[in-house]
Amino acid sequence: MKPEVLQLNPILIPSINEKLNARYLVHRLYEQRDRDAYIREHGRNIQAVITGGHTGISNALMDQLPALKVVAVNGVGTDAVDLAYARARGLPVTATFGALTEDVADLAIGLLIATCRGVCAGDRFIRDGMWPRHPQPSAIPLARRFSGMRVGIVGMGRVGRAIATRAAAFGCPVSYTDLRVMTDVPYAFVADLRTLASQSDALVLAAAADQAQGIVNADILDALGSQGFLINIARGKLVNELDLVEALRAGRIAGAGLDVFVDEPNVPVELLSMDNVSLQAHRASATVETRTAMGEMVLDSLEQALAGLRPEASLTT
Ligand code: 8YV
Repeated sequence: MKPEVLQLNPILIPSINEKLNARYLVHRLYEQRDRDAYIREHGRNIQAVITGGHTGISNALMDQLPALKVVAVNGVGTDAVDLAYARARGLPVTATFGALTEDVADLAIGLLIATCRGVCAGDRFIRDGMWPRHPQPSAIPLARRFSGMRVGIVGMGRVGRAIATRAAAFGCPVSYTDLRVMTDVPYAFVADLRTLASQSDALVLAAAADQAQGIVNADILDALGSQGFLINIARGKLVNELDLVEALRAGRIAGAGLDVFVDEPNVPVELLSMDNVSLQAHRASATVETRTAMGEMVLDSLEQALAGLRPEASLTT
């Protein structure tokens, strides 16, 4: 009999799904109408869970799976899993560190350029048939230059470093904040987030959200200032979204590029009409290349855990 696996989010790579189906009996919870009833029926047989970074798994669900041997997060953010709880249970929780670094960093820079250069607003201007009606150049406000912007990065992990490399290639002075100084990077460390924001033209969030809920609030946005841009490719909950909406509405910051939100898939309605905001639907790791690499890492973690080995990518065991 094939081991039984519970999958909480879809995987969009056919080759990964084929391998999953060949090796396991896969229960796709997201396809079930009555999920509680489904868990009551199948929970006792589940040996592995595959979930997304944003979805994670609740302690209550872990408790309903007595045969569980691994939670494989198809992502790098583990803020939606109680790691201490899993550790106490001796349960490996794995993540796909390294697989998505380049694509997430690419989108961070893409969102920053899109926002400061008004790429999305310009696209809408043409699609809405506005150019022939307003052919004079003054119909579109002048944009802001990205090259040379002072970029402040919050979180100098793998993704933060990849963003820094890219920003540096555009001639941007890079500084960062983190829980500690990183002695192996050439960028300026700023201990305090408010100071970093006040010294940056663009503040880019690339931090883990485990203990950093709401760190970007009205005070930090005011320090970033009316010429400053906020980019978030990490987690929505790093930002106080009400403060962000208000700062954008009042022109207290220049714009924002956002891939993540507090209550996905719900996006604050005020943002939808703002031309200085570029939006993405949590897509930073969503390329064929990265999702294939992530899926292979998930498959490895399942294989190792179900063979009784400690998964290489385990954070808890
Ligand atoms: C993914 C993420 O979109 O890595 C993460 O933590 O949030 C994203 O890369 C998600 O995990 C896909 O399932």
